[in-house]
Amino acid sequence: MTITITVFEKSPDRGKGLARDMRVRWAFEEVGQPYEVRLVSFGAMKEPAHRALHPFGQIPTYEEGDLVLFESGAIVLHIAQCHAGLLPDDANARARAITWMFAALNTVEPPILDLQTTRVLEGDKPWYEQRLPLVQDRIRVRLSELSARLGDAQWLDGAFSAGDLMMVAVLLRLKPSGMLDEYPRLSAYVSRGEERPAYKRAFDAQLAVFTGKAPTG
Ligand code: GTB
Repeated sequence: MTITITVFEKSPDRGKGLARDMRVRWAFEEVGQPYEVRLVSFGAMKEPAHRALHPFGQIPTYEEGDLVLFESGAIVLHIAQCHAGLLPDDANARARAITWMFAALNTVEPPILDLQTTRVLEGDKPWYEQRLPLVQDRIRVRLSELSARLGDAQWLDGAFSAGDLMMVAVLLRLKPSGMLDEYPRLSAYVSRGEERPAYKRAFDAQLAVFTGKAPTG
């Protein structure tokens, strides 16, 4: 059955792979599941047809027959549960990998999002210069803790898993800020993710949408 995801028609990141379809594309590539994309504009995202798929009028969504999903975390988890390769077979190791997915989305991503919101929406506020370092320090707390846990390991808990995929995808959003460079272990961890052939295929596919060279399905 064909799987279709929705992605930005023109991603505001100009194809840098920072929008949330990237993590879904990466998961598909890791497990070898072909997929199609439907491009949506900012306007179309807020129309009833798209809101029927995504109540908050966002991307990405996932459609497979009668099944419609939204939330990148839920979509990646679904892909990982339907295919071998992203979650360990051992029940406890599987639960830990899922824990890392939640940690990425629920503990590490919020302060990173806060930085982006601060920069994009609050740059003209009189308190911006005071707020910015507070937001950055909240990110540093999480990065220090994550770096300490990762230590010299390649991945967060044994072999590469959906937990690493999600954590790397979240950390990548910090790249433009340069903050990752303060944490060499995390920087190397993210680079390991980016070097995976599946990541590269996913990256190229989303970039091709931006440059207009993509077969969109
Ligand atoms: N929790 C949801 C999920 O994980 O799927 C969040 C989905 C979400 O925020 N989607 C964004 C969206 O549709 C795109 S990814 N926004 C349109 C809207 O809300 O109207 C967020 C994003 C946008 C731009 C950049 N960028 O330019 O770097 C990075 C990430």
